[in-house]
Amino acid sequence: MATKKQPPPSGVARNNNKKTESLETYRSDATNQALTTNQGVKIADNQNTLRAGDRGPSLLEDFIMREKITHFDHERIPERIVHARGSAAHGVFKVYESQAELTKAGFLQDPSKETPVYVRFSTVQGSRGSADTVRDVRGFAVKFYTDEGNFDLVGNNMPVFFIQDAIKFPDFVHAVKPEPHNEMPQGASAHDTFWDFVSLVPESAHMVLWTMSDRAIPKSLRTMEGFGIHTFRFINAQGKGRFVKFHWRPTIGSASLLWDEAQKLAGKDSDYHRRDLWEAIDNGDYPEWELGVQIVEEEDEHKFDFDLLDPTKIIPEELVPLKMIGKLTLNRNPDNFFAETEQVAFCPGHIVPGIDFTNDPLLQGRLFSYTDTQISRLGGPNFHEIPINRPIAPLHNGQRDAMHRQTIDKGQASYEPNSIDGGWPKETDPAAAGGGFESYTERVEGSKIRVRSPSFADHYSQATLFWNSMTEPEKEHIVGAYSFELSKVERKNIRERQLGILANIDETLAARVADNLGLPVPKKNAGAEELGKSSVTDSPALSIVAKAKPSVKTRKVAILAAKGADAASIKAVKDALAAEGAHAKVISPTLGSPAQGVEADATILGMPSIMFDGVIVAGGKESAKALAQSGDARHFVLEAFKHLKAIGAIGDGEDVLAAAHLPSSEEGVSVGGDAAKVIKSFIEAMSKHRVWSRAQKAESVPA
Ligand code: HDE
Repeated sequence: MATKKQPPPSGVARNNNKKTESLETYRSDATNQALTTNQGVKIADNQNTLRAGDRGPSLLEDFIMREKITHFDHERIPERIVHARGSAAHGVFKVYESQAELTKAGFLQDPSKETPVYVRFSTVQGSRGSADTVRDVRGFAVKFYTDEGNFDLVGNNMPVFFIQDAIKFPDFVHAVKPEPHNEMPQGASAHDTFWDFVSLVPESAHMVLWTMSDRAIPKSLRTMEGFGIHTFRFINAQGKGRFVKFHWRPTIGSASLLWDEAQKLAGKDSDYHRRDLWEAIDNGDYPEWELGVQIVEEEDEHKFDFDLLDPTKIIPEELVPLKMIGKLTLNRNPDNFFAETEQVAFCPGHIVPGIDFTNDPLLQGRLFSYTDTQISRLGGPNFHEIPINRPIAPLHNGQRDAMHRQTIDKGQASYEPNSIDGGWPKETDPAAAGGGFESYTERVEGSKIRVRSPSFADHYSQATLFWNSMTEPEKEHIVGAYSFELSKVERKNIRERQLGILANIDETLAARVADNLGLPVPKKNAGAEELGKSSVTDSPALSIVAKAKPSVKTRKVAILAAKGADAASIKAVKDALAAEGAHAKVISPTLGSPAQGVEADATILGMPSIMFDGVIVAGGKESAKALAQSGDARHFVLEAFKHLKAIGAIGDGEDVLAAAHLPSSEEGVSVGGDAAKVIKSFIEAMSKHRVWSRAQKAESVPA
């Protein structure tokens, strides 16, 4: 593994904001401090239990040993039932210009104002220790510590969901989690219970297609888009309401892994995403996202061919464009994983004046679930007092006591109205500046009934839109993903039933997957098209490849070098990449120095090619000879070729490609004695992220 730069000690020369400063009260630094018990008693011997004689029994009297072990016994809290595996960071949000026209939310008014945030990314199915790169939806949860209280935008990296009604959530989660009899597989949907459920619940068709796409295996948490999914409301100071969908767009663009990379990374570095986020922030490559909104006027609520309240639908950007209103920057790693990332408690019901809910039946259920789950996960109703969850806005009310209460409330009256404490704390008029939260007035009329609105019935047309909007490589990956997952399903009737759903989305998709499964190609269900039709038939905004931004910023390059490598070629590569904001690591068969003044950062086995965006073989005869003879080195370049990465070889470095039988005339492969020229075309190839034109040829590469 690469030598690690130590993060700066807590609180010293790190990015601060109002929230991280407020955490100072709780941070503890043991430098130059004596070891003590939890009661502050200094400990003289932390090596030996108190015993009767040097070979005698331990004594119950030993309060030091008992306290230490009792605390240890209780170190774990229940992990989240979903989204257990997560990584998070501190940052800030700034609006570009006042959004007063749309909302009175205080944090969206003033472009000079920085609102502190804490953002947690997660996978859904796996447990806390599961691998980062599994095929899964990613959580994208943002806690804004606004001056008017906390606003939690608890979203995902896909804009739709599997189900339309909250009452189905436990069924869905039971189906996707490891199977109950043998707790397998971990962090994977490729098993019978998941496909049994989704093949019986056609409203999942659209979202399942997203999870079979490249979106479910992001290259990095930094290259993921984020979505609030549900339609929310904005309300301005005049009381005018509008519908709003929230989007996060990474400024470095989106990119995904290939399935083969994702699977290998799960074993070679199961913390791949967590490490990437941590290192990027540590290096000062602060991840950024723009906040985009799609606004729909109230009078337009029913003008679409789908229901705005249906969380299995997007609003195509061709119908309502995105308006970018601000930027989120993550600029500080947490000090303590448990205290911050594990204990942070999100809730879609944490909302501020100027934003409100809609009647989306999935959102309505979520408003109840999150507070309830924190009570069991974090041990009681005072989880808002845990430092990471405390708002920076002052809070006062009549809520008292309960487990782990920390606030020492003064005064006699814990009720309202009261005359004893002068009536305080008092309500605030919603019309006043900085006024109290007021729910948006909406007239609701109807029978008390358990029913799904007929406007939620079309389960296929937006899935078809998504499929049609993919580029050919993305389609290929989707076919591969369905084929892989369904091939792992043991029951043939489930595979056949899912193929029926695919036929309703697109018959070619169904035929391609059926072919791989050795099953007959099903026909589209006669009634499927009558359920609805999408007015938009192609949306380039849905494709990651189509809208990729050419850039090498923050990308990682391996410089392959063995003993006797040419130091000048290594330096030239490093300098050229640094100038473009990319990072290079020298990878060698062993640690040590492959060239004069050059230290290897990692070994070929410690940091395989799947951890890089491109590979350059350094010049130098002796180095090239050693690498050409090494199976691991040849595998390194072959694997990079298979994964459609940019490859370069300087001078004699070309011999390594030749030994691996890689033609140097291929697109995205640059060789030659002129280091500057090789690096230039290498950078150009890497800026496109992958060499898609190589896909077919790459299949025959045995790596
Ligand atoms: Fe969640 N979800 N969810 N969810 N969810 C949780 O809350 C739930 C849904 C999402 O980083 C839990 O604190 C229900 C949609 C994220 O801490 C739990 C329903 C979306 C996170 C819960 C949904 C999400 C959670 C588990 C259907 C995208 C991680 C631990 C009505 C918009 C937050 C916890 C973090 C976490 C319930 C559906 C996103 C059990 C009942 C839709 C990002 O309360």
